[in-house]
This record gives sequence, structure tokens and C-alpha cells, in this order.
Amino acid sequence: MAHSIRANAVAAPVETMKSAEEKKTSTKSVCIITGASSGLGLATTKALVDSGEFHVVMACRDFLKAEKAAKSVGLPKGSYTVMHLDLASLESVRQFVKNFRSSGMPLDALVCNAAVYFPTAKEPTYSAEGFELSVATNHLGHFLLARLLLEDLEKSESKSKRLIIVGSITGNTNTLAGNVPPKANLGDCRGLSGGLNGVTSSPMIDGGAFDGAKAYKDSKVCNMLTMQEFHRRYHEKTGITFSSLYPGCIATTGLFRSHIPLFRALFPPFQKYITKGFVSEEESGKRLAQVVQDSSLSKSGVYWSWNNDSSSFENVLSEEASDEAKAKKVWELSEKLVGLA
Ligand code: NDP
Ligand code: PMR
Repeated sequence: MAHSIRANAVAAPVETMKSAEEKKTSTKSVCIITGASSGLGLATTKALVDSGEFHVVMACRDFLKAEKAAKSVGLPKGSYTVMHLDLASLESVRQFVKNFRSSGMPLDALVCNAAVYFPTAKEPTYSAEGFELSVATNHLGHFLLARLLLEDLEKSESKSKRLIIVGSITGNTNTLAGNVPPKANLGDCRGLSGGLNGVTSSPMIDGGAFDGAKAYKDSKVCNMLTMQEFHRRYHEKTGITFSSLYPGCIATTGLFRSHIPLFRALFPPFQKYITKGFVSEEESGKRLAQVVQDSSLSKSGVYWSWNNDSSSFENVLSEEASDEAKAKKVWELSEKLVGLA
């Protein structure tokens, strides 16, 4: 889907002085990827840049780490832009949107990929606005970002503009992996309604006691519900393709950085040889890149997964992760928390 970056009011004399490299960049589509400094986000950045069709905006909380990561995978200078984004601060999300707009780049695809996972935390930690940190980062920060950037995506001249929110098998209780305790469950969303602040409300969406692994899985359910609610509200009106996916078990990424050492040692071989659900970071990046650019994955409202031979298919979400009433509720409560309603 190669097409042009709008010439963004670049005056003709400047245009003629542009270097060959800049000209090459300006014929590419632009994709923002959150959390592009490691794991799936970095591998997807690499795959998109290598395709020659995309300029990637790496939206990262640690500028230096992102620059080093870009160099470590050999991204050519000018093929990417690092921009600061801390999803655990709504102010930072708003500032990122301002910075992106002032860069003059168009927006053709947005990938909400960043996430944190605190499986061993005994106590919750909180975002800048006082929301439990995993739901704040994985869901609320992305919810605000995606809502704000919707109008930018809508303006894209691309034939296939896409908004992707990364989901996971572990949030889907219709799978074996999703039945490993603690299971995802948003309940009646009373904790989310109360602001997840651990003072006047529970830090957990369902109002229960804090559990870091469950908070992560709940946040993934929110991601998958949000994608579908976007689809219902905006697909026809905007032509944007909304998708989610389970990229496979990328057992080597930084997601498990705070897990106990024994888990980190055994998880990759367990996934490789027992569940056979393991995928390399490189392969997972190719999968997510397909969801960004492949014409055969342009259907909106789909949760994509891959067979062991790496062929994609439209997967079925769990009852909760496809519950329309719950999607609407999560959407409306999230709007209030991020200051959009
Ligand atoms: P990584 O930890 O390698 O990558 C997560 C990225 O998110 C990092 O770049 C991290 O930044 C960034 N991030 C964390 N907090 C913030 C924040 N507050 N603001 C901005 N960026 C932030 O994990 P993965 O690559 O595994 O995870 C990527 C996605 O894939 C997640 O959505 C995860 O849920 C999903 N997923 C992963 C699976 C797996 O098996 N690994 C399976 C299914 C889904 P920094 O580098 O600074 O820490
Ligand atoms: Mg799971 C087909 C079986 C399968 C798959 C594909 C995964 C993926 N897992 C499977 C099965 C099992 N896991 C089984 C049988 C067990 C019990 C021994 C098990 C355990 C387990 C743990 C303790 N698995 C885990 C953990 C984690 O801490 C990871 C997690 O839940 O992170 C939220 C995890 C995962 N297993 C997966 C995947 C993809 C993950 C992690 C990442 C994620 O969902 O984002």
C-alpha cells in the first residue's frame, strides 16, 4: 500500500533541495507503534521498515533505549522517528499527539502495542493520574491515544488506514491458556467505574483484591473490547480498519522481565516443546506487520491469529471479550477516566 506522505505545505524551493533520502521517506506511509523499543514492537518496526513501504514513528517512554534498539536491528537513519510517549501519564499522551501533529507527518496506521505485566507484585502501583499501572498503561493510555489520533487517521489518504490494538490469548477464557488462573474477568466493572485508585475503589476492574497477573489479562480484554467498539462506532463512517491479534507466545520478550528467574528460564522451552505456541520475536513482528499492511488482512473488527504453519485466520474471542454491552460499558467508563466525557 505504498502511497505518498502529503507534501505538508513544504514550499517548492525547499522540496527541490530535499536529499534523495528525504524524498524516499516522503513517499512512504507512516505508522506509529507504541512500545517499539523492544520485543514485538521493535520486530514490527523492523519488518515495516524492511518492507520499504513505511516510515515508523517509535512512540517510546525511553528515548535513548529506543534509539539504541533501532540501531541494534539496523534501521537506516531516516527510516524511523523516535518520539517520547509515556502511556502511564495522560498528559504525556496528549503531549505526544501535539508533537506528532507538529511534525507534519500524516498518519496511516496506529499500533497500540506497549504493555507492562506485574505478575509478582504484592501491591499495586499507580499511573500519574492514580490508576492501577497495568490497566492504565495497557488500556487507558492507549484508549486516549487512539481516540485522539482517530481524526488524524481519518484524514489519511491511504487506501487502507488501520488502527490495531494488540490483544492476547491469555485474556480469552475460551482457550487453554486463558484458563490458567487467575482468569480474566471484568465483572460489573465497579473498580473501573471507581477509578482503579486503591483508595476509594479497588485497583482491579472487577472490584476484587489486587492481582498483577489478572490485571494484565483484564487489560487485554479491554484492548480487544475497545477494538470492537471502535469498529462498531467508526468503521463505516471513517473507512478505518480496526483489528486486534494474538501474535503467538513470544516467550523471550521484556514482558516477563519482572517474573521470577525460574519462570524466565523455563517459559521459552515450555512454550517451544510442550504447548508449541512459541514464536520468535522476528516471526511475531512479521505477523503484526501483516495486520498493518497486508491487503488480505484488511477486514475490520477481526481478532487475528496464526496457525503453526504461520497462516493467518480470523479467531473467535471469548464470551466476555466479545460482549457488546461490556464493550460499551468499558468504553464509556474509560472515556470518563481519561477526561473525554
Ligand atoms: P516488551 O516488554 O518487550 O515490550 C513492551 C514495550 O512497551 C516496551 O517497549 C516498553 O518500553 C513499552 N512500555 C511499557 N510501558 C510503557 C509506557 N508507560 N509508555 C510507553 N511505552 C511503554 O513486551 P512484548 O513485546 O512481549 O509486548 C508487546 C505486546 O505484545 C503487548 O501488548 C503484549 O500484551 C502483547 N503480547 C505479548 C505476548 C508475549 O508472549 N510476549 C503474547 C501476546 C501478546 P521499555 O522498553 O521502555 O520498557
Ligand atoms: Mg501459558 C496452548 C497452551 C498455552 C499457550 C499458547 C500459552 C500462552 N500458555 C499455554 C498453556 C499454559 N500456560 C499452561 C498449561 C500453563 C500451566 C503450567 C501455563 C502457565 C503460564 C504462566 C504461569 N502461561 C503463562 C504464564 C504467564 O505468566 C504468562 C502470562 O499469563 O502472561 C500474562 C503466560 C502465557 N502463556 C501464553 C502466553 C502467550 C503467555 C504470556 C503473554 C500474554 O498473554 O501476553
